Amino acid sequence: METIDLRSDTVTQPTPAMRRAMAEAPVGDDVYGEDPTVNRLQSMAAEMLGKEAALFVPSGTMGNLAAILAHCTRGDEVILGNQAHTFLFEAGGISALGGVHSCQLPNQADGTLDLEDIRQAIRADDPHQPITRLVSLENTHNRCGGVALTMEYTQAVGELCRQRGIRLHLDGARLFNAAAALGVPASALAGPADSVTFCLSKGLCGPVGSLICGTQAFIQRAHRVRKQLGGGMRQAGVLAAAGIVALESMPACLVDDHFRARRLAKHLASIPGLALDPGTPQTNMIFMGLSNDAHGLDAQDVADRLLKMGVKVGAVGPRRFRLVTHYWIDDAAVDRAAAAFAEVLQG
Ligand code: TLP
Repeated sequence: METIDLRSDTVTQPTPAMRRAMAEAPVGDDVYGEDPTVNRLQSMAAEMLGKEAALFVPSGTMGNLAAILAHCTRGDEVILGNQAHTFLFEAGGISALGGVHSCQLPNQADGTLDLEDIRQAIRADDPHQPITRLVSLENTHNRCGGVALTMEYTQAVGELCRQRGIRLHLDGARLFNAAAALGVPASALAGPADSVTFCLSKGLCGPVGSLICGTQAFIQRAHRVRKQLGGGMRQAGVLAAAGIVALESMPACLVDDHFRARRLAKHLASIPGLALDPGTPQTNMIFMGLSNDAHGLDAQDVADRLLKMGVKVGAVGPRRFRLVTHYWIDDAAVDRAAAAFAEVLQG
């Protein structure tokens, strides 16, 4: 029995076409800038996001960290959401390694930061206060339900940042999911941001890696930070080759993941004991909780019982789950996962 892994889209394995490309990739020493496959991936990424340049990094976490450290110096402040991945799940790297102070604003249910909150949070020129250098947004927004931030909203934040002389970073780990959900090119969502990080190793099925995109001058600074963080890789073309296939072939598949998330949610909504969050799923993530009908069970009990039936799900709170669809979840897997939930909760 094959395991159905709905814990995250980070669990995706490379496709056969990616494995072939990895085996055949021309490589060189990327610390010398001599890996032709990495260079090609970086050019492709920059072009797709409408930016001057891009830098290949080992992870989304390093992408956000290197980008924020390239924008800010010690004591500078970044405005971000209190549900942001960078704030919650990146081990405090921006402050631990960069001395960057964070100003956390409440994320709204739709993943945005209120424009007025941002306006109020931008510091005056006062030696008692840190210098507001950067705003960081997340699209799609993971903890807010995988919701896509619109182009109009991102433009409004970009405009505010420009007026006040601060920079905008976008954690676009799943930017191509947002683009697929909104039916707009990723470049339109990236346009207002000075820098964008996106991941190959989530719904796009690449095995490893993320890209930071921005101006030539910014990418040069990020390049030095990547080296400081130990992220300079040598014959990384074997990884970049999979990334090229990911960018060529996977963005078009994401609508199917979103469709399957809706199909799975529809099944789950009919199971007594489960209470889906309003509006879920927005893209490829379903967030839900156990309702009062599920007596004496917590999310981990349910996850453990599902595991015995070959279904892996994420328990993200005592009574909460996150389920993520991806390329390796087909219609049959959706139906099997829903049937397993029904058996655990009703059986
Ligand atoms: N998110 C992971 C976990 O860390 C929660 C997941 O399973 O969703 N930005 C966003 C919005 C992310 O969701 C993630 C990964 C990252 C950055 C970090 O990417 P990696 O894991 O490549 O460092």
